[in-house]
Amino acid sequence: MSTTQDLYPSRNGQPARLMERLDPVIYSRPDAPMPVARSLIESYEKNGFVILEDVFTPAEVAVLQQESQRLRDSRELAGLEQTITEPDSSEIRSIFKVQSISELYRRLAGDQRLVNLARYILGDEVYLHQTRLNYKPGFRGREFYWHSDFETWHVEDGMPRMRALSISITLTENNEHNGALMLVPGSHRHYVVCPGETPENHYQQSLKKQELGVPPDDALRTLVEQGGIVPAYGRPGSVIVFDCNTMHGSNSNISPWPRSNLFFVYNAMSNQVVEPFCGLAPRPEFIAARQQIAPLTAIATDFSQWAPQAPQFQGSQQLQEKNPNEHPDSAHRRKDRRHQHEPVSPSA
Ligand code: 6CS
Ligand code: FE
Repeated sequence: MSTTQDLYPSRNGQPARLMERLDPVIYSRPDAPMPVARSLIESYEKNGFVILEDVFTPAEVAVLQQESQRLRDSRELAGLEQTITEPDSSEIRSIFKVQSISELYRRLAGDQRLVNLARYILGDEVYLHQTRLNYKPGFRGREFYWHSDFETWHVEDGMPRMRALSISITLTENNEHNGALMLVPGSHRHYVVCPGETPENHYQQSLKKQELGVPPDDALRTLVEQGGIVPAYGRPGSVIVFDCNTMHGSNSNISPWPRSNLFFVYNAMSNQVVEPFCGLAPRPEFIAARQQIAPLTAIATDFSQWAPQAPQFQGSQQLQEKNPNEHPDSAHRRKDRRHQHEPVSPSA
């Protein structure tokens, strides 16, 4: 059990309840230069999320989509622990720690359009707490039940405070048919103390279908009556930025169209994880960074210029040893790969 005081207890035998958030939402000082329009920052602060359209150009999206397909088709990936299948089929649901298996996604996580925004909101240098590619395949892609990410990251990973956010990049259109993300405006201001107790190795079940760390119906009803539900529809290349404690979920996808989104979780360097508050062993590094923590350098890249590469899969052992924040150019040199391109000037 962590010796740090538990400001956000949950799943510890206490009855479920709503409590107020104890942390700021925007950490930068009001006079700090903003990476996006003030109205967008204000909307994020009020609602707990903001949707930015067309952050990536169609040509960039095409490259990002191609990579998602390549990973999905890669036979080696299917057997890795970081590849999570759907609860009732062998279809890929999520691939975690994508920066370890994709040079392109590693570079994307450090893109200045994303990192500068994360740094501004969190008022600190940032690192990647978790990354994943959620496929939500057509016909049989299952739901993600309502939850606050922070509740899990606090209880199971030992994230001390609400000073993290997710950036989701839409790789396919997200619409009313294919299980788009749904968010509850204003819910980030309340913490839901959840019932139950965390079993060992909970992630093996929860990443397929989460049943613990989910709010009771009356807490959800209260939050939704106060704030409503906003679906995050958007063209491919949109970006959904949401606070670590914003209540969210998504429906199953029985449409023929996959809903593929990349998720990068940025945490403040000052908010690094401690021992999990549930008192159990930490979850594996591929779900929550504990050892491989390094502040991100914001780099401007035009992803439409990214040259296709030979498959980069190198086996899980080597992947684990690779420094996730190593500069890409030195990574290329080290592996004696052909260099692809230099960063170009900012495009957004
Ligand atoms: O357990 C986790 O960390 C994850 N589970 C969900 C449903 N969302 C956030 C995170 O990927
Ligand atoms: Fe989530």
